[in-house]
Amino acid sequence: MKRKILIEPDPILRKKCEPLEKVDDEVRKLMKEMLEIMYEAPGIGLAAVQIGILKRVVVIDLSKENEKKNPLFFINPKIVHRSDNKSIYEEGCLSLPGQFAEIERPAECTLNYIDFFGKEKELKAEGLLATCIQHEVDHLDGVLFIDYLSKLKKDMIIKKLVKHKKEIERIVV
Ligand code: GNR
Ligand code: NI
Repeated sequence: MKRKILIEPDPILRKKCEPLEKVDDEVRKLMKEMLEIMYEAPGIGLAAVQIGILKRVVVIDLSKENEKKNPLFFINPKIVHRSDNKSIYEEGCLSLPGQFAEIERPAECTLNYIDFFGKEKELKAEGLLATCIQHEVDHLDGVLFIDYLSKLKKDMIIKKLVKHKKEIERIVV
């Protein structure tokens, strides 16, 4: 089954996702499907809610086009520490197509999560990975990077996305 990436404004993207109780083949199948959608997009991360599944599941792959793939799987990720020092990245989001903005976040974070095999793990991340993890965990709580912008900038982006969604609807129909 082909799943589509939801585009803001969409009330589903604003919902809080539920933790998973166990890691079974069904979850692993979902994560593999999410990876494929993410690679095809292409993007460096994807939260299940972006394809309409309200579960706390995230996939990330920061490998470059010419490098070996390096998929990372995070179930029930919880950020347990955020550094005081900040870093700024230009962020994009598959649910905000064509929109980019510089966002300041803690430069490092420590994460507890369950891996692909159902094992509890801890990871200390920095650089782009730390930013991407925070971006994805935000998705699980219904938060998008535009929420960190001024109301004016955020409203401008939402207006563009409404227009974009109308245009793609028109092409499909
Ligand atoms: O593809 C993506 N690129 C990106 C760039 C900077 C910070 C975060 C990201 S995540 C984004 C894919 C996405 O929307 N994940 O939810
Ligand atoms: Ni995103």
